Amino acid sequence: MKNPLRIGLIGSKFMGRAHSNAWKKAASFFETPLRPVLQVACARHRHSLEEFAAQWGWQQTETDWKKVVNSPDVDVVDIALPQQLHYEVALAAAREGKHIFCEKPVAMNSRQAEEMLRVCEENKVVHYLNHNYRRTPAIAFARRLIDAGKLGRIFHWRCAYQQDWIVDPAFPLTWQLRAETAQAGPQWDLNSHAVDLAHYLIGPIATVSGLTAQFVAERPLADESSSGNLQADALGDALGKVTVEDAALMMVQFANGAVGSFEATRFATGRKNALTFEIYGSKGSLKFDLERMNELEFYSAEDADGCQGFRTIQTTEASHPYAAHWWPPGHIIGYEHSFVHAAVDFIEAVASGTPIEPNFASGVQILKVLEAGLESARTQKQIVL
Ligand code: SOE
Repeated sequence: MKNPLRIGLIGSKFMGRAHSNAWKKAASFFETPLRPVLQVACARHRHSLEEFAAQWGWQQTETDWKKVVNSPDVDVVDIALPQQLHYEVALAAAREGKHIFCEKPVAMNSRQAEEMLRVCEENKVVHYLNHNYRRTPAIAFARRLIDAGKLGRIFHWRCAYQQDWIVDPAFPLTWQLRAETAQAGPQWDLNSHAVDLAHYLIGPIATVSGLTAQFVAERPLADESSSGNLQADALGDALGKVTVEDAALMMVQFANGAVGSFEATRFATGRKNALTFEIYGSKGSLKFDLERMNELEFYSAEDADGCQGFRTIQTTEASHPYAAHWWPPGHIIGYEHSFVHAAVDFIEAVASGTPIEPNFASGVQILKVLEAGLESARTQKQIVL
């Protein structure tokens, strides 16, 4: 019997479900060095928490997150909460010597993230920031191709992250649309993923020019108790001010000389969760689309003359990252699998005592870029990082 790794999950909504599923699947599909145990789940509302815990198989429940963080029965604190709460919970967890698996975006601002990093380092705990898309086989394979030099010198990064869940002005003013609870809109929620991928695939960003837009200024107040899975009920007719941007764009220069663009919006009507990127290099190019996430398009200028063209690689072969642990070639995987891969890599990091990326240090770098984007949008000046 493997040693257990006892997880304390805080949060029971969209990400609470995604993380529960990941902990449950990790040791069944992968040979993890430790066996994750769903020890305790924590959320504010007792009734819905009990239902959630029973559904996912959490052994205990708790409505006070401090008791989870202090519990001697917990080895890992899994923070599946809105960003407003990451800082306080992460600091307390690290001070109790708990390893941390934390949802993105890392925090409300880079100062908080820096302190989260410092306290984790002081207490020698493993800290992981869940930008899960890095761990889709196609994106991990894109990184392999880049590392193998198949793209040559990289010139261009072009990324769009498009959703449409708030196009309707009657969509209520949920926590994601208020600066005091979310800090920013798609710049934090969506461009944080995009910048993480750019850092992973291209490298550090040196300069940023930003532009933001707000399309709907007021919305009906939200009944937060009904919110989840990107939907919520309105409380009544009363309106409140939207205090974050609805769309955020950036143009950047990377330290290696490449240039790039980012477009993040919740107003791309018809686009549900469309994360696409293109990379152009001297020897080849790549294109990825999350809504076709098993595929990676690859163009090689080294192919024989007359045979060149974008090919579509199904990243389901046993030789592709993570793929051998799932199904035979061509039997595709989905969104939730990237969370399982994150859980597996995290368990390995804890077992071996080695760092995992992205982590709170990555989070600091990501937020510095995002903050520069908003500052540039406000001042209409390019920001040098
Ligand atoms: C909502 O915009 C959201 O759920 C993000 O918060 C996630 O990180 C992203 O993966 C999907 O969209």
